[in-house]
Amino acid sequence: MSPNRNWRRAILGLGGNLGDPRRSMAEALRALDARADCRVAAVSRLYRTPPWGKTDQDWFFNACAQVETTLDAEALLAACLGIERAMKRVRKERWGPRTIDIDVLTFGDLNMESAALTLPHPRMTERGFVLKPLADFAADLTVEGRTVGEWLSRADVTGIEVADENVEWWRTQD
Ligand code: PH2
Ligand code: MG
Ligand code: MG
Repeated sequence: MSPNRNWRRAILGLGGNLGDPRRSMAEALRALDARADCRVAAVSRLYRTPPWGKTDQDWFFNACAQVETTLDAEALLAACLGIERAMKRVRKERWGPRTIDIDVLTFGDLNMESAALTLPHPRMTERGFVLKPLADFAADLTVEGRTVGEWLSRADVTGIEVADENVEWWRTQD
């Protein structure tokens, strides 16, 4: 890996509520970290969160991660979607439901809108399950004119709880 390559900072949101999402999220982060063009620089604590939007489903596990990468935003998204595809299916079921969602939330201070990707993620500033983990390592990051901490203070965080205090949870999960 060339030291002169341009490393950029991206933030990912991870979540899941089917199968073993905690394990899938840990594997996903380790898979990204293992790539020569990505390194996982910070990970939040692991959270349990009530379902947002469609509420008649199981609670989620959620976390956020900061990644340094030489990929561009769309290539990073493609890498995340590739990992999702690899983990999405519960093996027992032919059409098994997905166990993991990996969203690119921010990519440096890039503002973009394409068919594949809108940055910053359009709903990240209103979702407690994104903001609460994100504030673990990026409370001062400015997104859409306010810091993550400010957005968090306006967000509904009812029911959100820490499932693992150890920010190394993703390395040790088997
Ligand atoms: N993801 C969704 C919809 N609702 N709710 C929680 N708590 N966590 C999520 O990750 C989540 C959700 C669609 O991506
Ligand atoms: Mg999502
Ligand atoms: Mg997604």
